[in-house]
Amino acid sequence: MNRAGLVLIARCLFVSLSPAQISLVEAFPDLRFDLPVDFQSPRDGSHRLFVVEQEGRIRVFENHPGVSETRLFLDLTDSVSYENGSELGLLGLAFHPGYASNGFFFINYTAANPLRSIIARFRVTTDPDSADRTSEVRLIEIPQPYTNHNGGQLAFGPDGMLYIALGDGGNAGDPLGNAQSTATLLGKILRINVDAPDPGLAYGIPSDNPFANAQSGREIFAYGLRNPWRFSFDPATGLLWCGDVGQGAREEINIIESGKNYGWNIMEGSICYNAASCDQTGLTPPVWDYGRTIGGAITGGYVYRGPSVGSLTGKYVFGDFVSGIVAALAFDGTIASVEYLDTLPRFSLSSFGLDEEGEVYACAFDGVIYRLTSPVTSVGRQEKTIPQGFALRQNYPNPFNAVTHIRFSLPSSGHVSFSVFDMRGVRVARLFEGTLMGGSHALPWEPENLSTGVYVGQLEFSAVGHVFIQSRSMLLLR
Ligand SMILES: [Ca+2]
Repeated sequence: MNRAGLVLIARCLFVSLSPAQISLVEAFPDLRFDLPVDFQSPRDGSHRLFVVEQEGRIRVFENHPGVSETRLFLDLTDSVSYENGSELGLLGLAFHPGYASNGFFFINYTAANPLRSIIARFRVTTDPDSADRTSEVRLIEIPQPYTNHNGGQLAFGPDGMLYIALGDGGNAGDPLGNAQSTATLLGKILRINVDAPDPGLAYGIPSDNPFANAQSGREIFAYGLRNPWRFSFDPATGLLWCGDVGQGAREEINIIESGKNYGWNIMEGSICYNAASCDQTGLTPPVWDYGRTIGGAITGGYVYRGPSVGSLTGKYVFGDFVSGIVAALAFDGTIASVEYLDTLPRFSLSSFGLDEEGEVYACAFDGVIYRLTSPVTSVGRQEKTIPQGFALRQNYPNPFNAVTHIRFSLPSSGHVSFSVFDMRGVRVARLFEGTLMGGSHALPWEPENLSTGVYVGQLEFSAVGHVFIQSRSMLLLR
């Protein structure tokens, strides 16, 4: 096939991956979870997945659609305070960036007597599927005046710091004014250094925190948040994306930056909440907000950098707990637009997560873990009879710098072409063209003169008069 033909097919592939074809499917049909609220990968090369159950359990299992068993990694139900239907519980899990060597992970949970949020560190045992229940080191304990709005997310940023989400303390309307007060940690996103404790503390205050030299609130990274239910870092841009649950009118998405005030409870999303004193000076508006015709409680997600739904690359996938919608936000720094992908049952979509390859999953209170999928991953004259044994696997490592390896398998001998395109559909490399035998193959790719970005590798295989094509996205990080 000539060059023009390949580019034409590449364009067709992008067109065929239209939003209407993206859906959520059960990722692990034989598994069910009790109130799953977080989904995390340790990124330790094991390809295991960890699901947090709100009552206080963490379960671990193999990342395989046929997986039928989980193991109980940690049971903290005797320490966690949870009441049926409440926002209390074990709410967040983050693995240390050096987990593969140090075994540290961090959790965010609520405990009673007195009611408080606890940020704690634990360690794995010599059994990689079992945590040491006695290894707890409590880093921060924050009094909770009411049972709702506890935030719960934990995530390490690209700077190696641990970021922590806390809601405004609860009730309704933030009656204590916590979100606008930098004297309390409620209604904030915090940023701490877990690797270099300050004297008298179990953690360090990064010297570039916005209030690092203040009398209080030295852990604060950003404020003016009501109940930040799920934030995440985009590994390609480093941006911190956050869904902040609204009061009675607006759900909002923010890009969180150091020292900024995101408005609550002066504003609720883009509208005034306390209209009598709606001074918006110094407030950062949301990138996107929506009202009650769309949903009633946002569930923040992730910027899509996964391998299987190329048309979502670079878009922020989020959803809504009340309405069940799942959507993708495109934002170029100025203009935002949203496409709606699918809908889960109402009052079920509790959280999103990533696996080791960056694929996006959704946790739901029907007990199911869903994953995003697009049915069109192959095109060609015989697209409905893709032969067994034809598979383009995810490149490894990914993301990568310098060199990566592309692996694929062929059902028989035939003509093979492998090219790499940038996101505009322009071919930037042709790694192979010729005849190969059936079986497994690998191609190294060491791109020169290419910058950070998402590239699409496309495998074309011709045999007995048919052409089969499969594509995967790859992330180059310089
Ligand atoms: Ca806001």
